[in-house]
Formats: sequence, C-alpha cells, structure tokens
Amino acid sequence: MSTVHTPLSTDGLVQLIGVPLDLGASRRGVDMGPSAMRISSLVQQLSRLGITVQDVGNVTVPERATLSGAPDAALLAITQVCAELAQWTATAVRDGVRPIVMGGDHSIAAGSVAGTATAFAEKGQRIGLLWLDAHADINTPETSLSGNVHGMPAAHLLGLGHPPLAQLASVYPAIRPEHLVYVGLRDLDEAEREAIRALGIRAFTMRDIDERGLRSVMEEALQITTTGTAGVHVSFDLDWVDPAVAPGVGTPVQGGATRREAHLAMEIIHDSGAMLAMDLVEVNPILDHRNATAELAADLVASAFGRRIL
Ligand SMILES: [Mn+2]
Repeated sequence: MSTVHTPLSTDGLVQLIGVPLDLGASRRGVDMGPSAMRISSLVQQLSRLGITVQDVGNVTVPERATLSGAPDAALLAITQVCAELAQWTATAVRDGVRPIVMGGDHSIAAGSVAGTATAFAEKGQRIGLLWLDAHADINTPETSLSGNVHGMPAAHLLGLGHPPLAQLASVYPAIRPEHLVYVGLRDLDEAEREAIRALGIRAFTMRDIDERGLRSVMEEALQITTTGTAGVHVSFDLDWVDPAVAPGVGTPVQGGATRREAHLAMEIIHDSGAMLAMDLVEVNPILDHRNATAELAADLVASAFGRRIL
C-alpha cells in the first residue's frame, strides 16, 4: 500500500480549521474541542484515504475573562470570531479545498457557513445546509430563554437575529430557508417550533428516522439541500449522536442517532458527492471518556470522506 498519494482533483484536499470558542454556551469545555480532534486519529484516517490534509491552526478567540461585563459582550466577541472564520472558510473554498471546521460551540457555524456561501456567491451560486443536531439552533437574541449564542447560528444564517452576525456572508441571507434541512431534532423550544413552521423549513426529527429509516431521511434531505445549489455544507453537532456513544458533548440529549446510523449518514453524504465543507462542533473533552467522542468524530469524518468497509 502506497502512503503517498497525489490527488487527481481537489476532492482530495482538506483544510482543518480550529475554533476554540465556548463563549456561546454556559457549560465550559468545548473550547478544547479542536485539541481533542487533533489528538484523535482524524488526520491519520484522512491520509489513509489518500486525502491531503492541511492544518491551518486556530482562529484567534478572546479569553472569556478578558470580555467586558456587558450583557452582549459574548455576542460581540462571537461576531468578531465568526467574521474571521468566514474569511478562512471562504478562502479555502475558493482554492478548491474542503474545510473541516473543528469547534468550539455551534455558534461558529454562523461564520463557517457564511464563508462557504460567500465563495459560491462569487460564482453566482447558492449553497445548501444540512444541519445534523439534537437542536434546531434557530433562536434569536429576542426569543432565546438562555441567551446562549450557540442556540442561534441557524437563525443568523437565515438572516435573523443580531444583524452584524447575520450579515457576514456576501449574500443575504447566507442560506435560504428552502435550502436548509434539519436531521435528527429532538429538543426544541416553542419559539423554535414556530420559526421552523413560519419559515417552511424541512425538519426531520428522530421520529422520522425511527419511522422511515435513516437512509430514506438522508436521501430526501440531500435531495432538498442540493436542489438549486452548488452542494451542501454539513454542520454536524456531535450531540446528534446518542450520549451513550458520544458522551463528550456540550448539551447531551437522550435518544439520539446510533453509531451505525451516524456512519450511514456520513456514507450517504459521501456517495452524494455534494459535500462542500463540514463543521464538527460541541465536542467537550471535560465530559468525555478517554477522548471517545473526538475519536467517534474522526471515524465519522472518515466515512464522510469515502472510507468503505469493503
Ligand atoms: Mn447545535
């Protein structure tokens, strides 16, 4: 087996971007997610698939202790981090490199996805967004009960919420409601249910996966997110997976996807050939056991980038 592989196309180029940010959550620890991912077998597994991996390091994130005591201090800091992250992902995508953005809490998706959207908008194209998560993350500063910004990135990408954070892409909104699909929801606020209904967003809950099976759900989700778009940005919150398998996450919720369902979702994403970029968020090493959740994430990424059993 050759360990040196020259990719035939840019499909074989991946850039790792770390965003050690936990300012969007009340529970601490997901700022260590990028370290946990780098310690895992992620790079080794991608390399084995013949993928060239470039690790560009971490976006600079201010320390929580240095923020002012103002109520919106975290929101302003997150907006700054997301603005820089959007530039990083846009640059990667323009260069034909697929970014894997390692969070950090999910608020960073407001930046990572905005960057992907910007790079394709320059070619006159829109992008789809596949959101794998226990939560819809579609609160705004007005509707949120907790004020936690990691519960708001989908809203910001749809053009709602804090205007500077909702306007990071060169297109507005970064994502149109008809191009966003949720898979695996199981914990929603009433305001989020209303927002999903009002915007007409296609949302597959865990019940849909139970009743229809994951394959059917994923195929429809990809069909919707790739219709009229250049492809799909996959925003993967590890809390989509059941906490029995993925205990080290920011906001665990019982009743999530099994390990096999998660792998199948990744395999179907790979088969679609439509993935433009990926977020891996909410890995919390403090709650984890021997880095199992980051290792699971590395394994799932390998499936999403073409690893096969046979
Ligand atoms: Mn999330």
